[in-house]
Amino acid sequence: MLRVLWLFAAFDAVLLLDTGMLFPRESSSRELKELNGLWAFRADRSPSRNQGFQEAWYKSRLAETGPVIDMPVPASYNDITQDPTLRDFIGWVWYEREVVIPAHWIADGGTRVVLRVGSAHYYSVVWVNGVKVTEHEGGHLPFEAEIDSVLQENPTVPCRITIAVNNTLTLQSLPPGSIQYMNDRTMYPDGYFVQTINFDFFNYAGIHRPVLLYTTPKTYVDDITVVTDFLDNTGLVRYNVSVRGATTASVKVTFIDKEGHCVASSNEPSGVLKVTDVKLWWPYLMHENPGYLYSVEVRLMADDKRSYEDVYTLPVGIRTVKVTSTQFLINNKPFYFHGVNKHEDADIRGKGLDWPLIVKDFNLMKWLGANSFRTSHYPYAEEILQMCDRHGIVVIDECPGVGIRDIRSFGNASLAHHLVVMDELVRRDKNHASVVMWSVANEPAAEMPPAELYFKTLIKHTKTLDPTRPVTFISDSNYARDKGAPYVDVICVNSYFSWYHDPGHLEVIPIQLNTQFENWYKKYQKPIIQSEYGADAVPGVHSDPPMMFTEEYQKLVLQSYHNIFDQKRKQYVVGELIWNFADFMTAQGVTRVVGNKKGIFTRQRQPKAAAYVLKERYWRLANETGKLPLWTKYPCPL
Ligand code: GCB
Repeated sequence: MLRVLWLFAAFDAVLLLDTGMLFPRESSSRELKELNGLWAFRADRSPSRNQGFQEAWYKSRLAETGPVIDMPVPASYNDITQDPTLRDFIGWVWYEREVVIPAHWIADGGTRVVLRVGSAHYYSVVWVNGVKVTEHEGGHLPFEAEIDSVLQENPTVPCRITIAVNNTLTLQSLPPGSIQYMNDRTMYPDGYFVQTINFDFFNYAGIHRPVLLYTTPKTYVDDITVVTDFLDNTGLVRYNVSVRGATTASVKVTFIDKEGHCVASSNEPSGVLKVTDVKLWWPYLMHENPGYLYSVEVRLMADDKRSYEDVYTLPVGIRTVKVTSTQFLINNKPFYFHGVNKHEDADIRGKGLDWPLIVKDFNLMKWLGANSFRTSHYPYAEEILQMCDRHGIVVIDECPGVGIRDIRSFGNASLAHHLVVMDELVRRDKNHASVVMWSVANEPAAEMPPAELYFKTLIKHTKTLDPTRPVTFISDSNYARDKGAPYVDVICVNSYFSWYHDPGHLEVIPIQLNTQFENWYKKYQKPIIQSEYGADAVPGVHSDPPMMFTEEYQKLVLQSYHNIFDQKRKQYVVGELIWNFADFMTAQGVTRVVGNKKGIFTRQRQPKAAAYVLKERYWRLANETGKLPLWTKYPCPL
């Protein structure tokens, strides 16, 4: 009974989110039309970057107001052409595409047609047939608009979708940035400006994730929330279905196992389903059958009977997450993160969603024996989280709170936006079994006076949104910047000993790392994850004795860290995440050789020497702490 009460309490808080953002899925009541492929594109190169709005480019076909080029969607636009001014462009770019709408979507007036953008970086305005339907601030998260009323105004013409996207970052955006105007005419041409950022990845821009149209009946399932628990052999699934478009509606909720059998059902819009002989969701390498997913099918019929039935099916993994002062528990068993930090980043497509890359990365993570990753430094595509659910890869889900280093980015406007971003993130990702912790920021200048209140508010808000998951904030090793630590559940620390501090001196790693762990643990008595560590290695560059930037040096940095991890993981260290899974693009600068080279794989996903060190270690850790899948053979598969 206590369990059920806890579930209810947890759940009421989750309900603070009011509208849903369910992933679009086809069903007997829902159709999908993907708009991926080639769009017409033009960057607004006018000095004010405002010509497109002044001349209302959305009112007619983009090709009628100026030259256009082909632009693939999804993809960043930066690396698609040979033009360096487009790669480094700052301001509004315009995308346009025409689509034929199936007649039955508009004919009977009983269908909701929704336009959904998986993500566009950074600020977007969307028009359909010249009518503005929505705008959205922030990359990395989806937004949508109902467009059926616009379509009905002129059902015979093709539907023209125009999306203007602006990559300008401000002190209040997330991540923050600022524009610097260079006014010295002896040094810079008239009107010259640059974007300044405090984060270490290229500010790729454009439409990064799929754009699509989907339909629902006018009365529809707007959101589903599930919170799971278990007692002995019984799974407990507290659910809530929120309905829009009708004041009363009948709901049928069916819980289905992987084999398609109904294992529990209900006719209530909210309640607790009991699943006997539950199959829990387990992480990869912790159980021989990881990533077990049930599905919950929701069928909805508006009571007026004139509306159509709506059907939506959501995959659900049953698992719990808890934190003690020394452990991170999944299903009440200690879980040790042996994983990676990633980026959404690749040649040519930048941050554009790319299925071959996604599947390759999952194959590499499994090859490596990685059981987890952090979505450094922003929310990744939902498609990636779905893969994590299915493969049992555990996720620390991070918001784009990276590079908050200017005191002006700690004001009320910044905080208000940061809270909205957390709302959007939790609303989108709350039902993923793989997501076990929220990260509200990476290495902010938390020593600044307003930071403590800022992070206290942010962390408390996140816990109210979702009391079922721990919350963290990623600190750098500068101990003065620990102001968020009193409020988090797990301490995450990044450090680069023998790299940014004492460069070239591998011998200082053991003492400095030991001091780091002891300090943080003594002060906070919370479990610690080494959330970043690593060294750049330019692939193919070698030296013995090792020198910085060689593959040998990268290997030795990792090994020196591992020795200390092995001592501390017996005490309170609950994870290690290498920086980084793969090389990735950054802004140009004197410390970056065509991007950040701390990958253990190259940007083209080929292993450096360090990858083999990590592979050997991760499989050994898995063998000690988990249960290898039947198809593997220690030390490593393949
Ligand atoms: C960090 C940052 C990460 C950088 C990394 C580095 O602390 O969190 O974004 O890329 O260091 O390589 O400098």
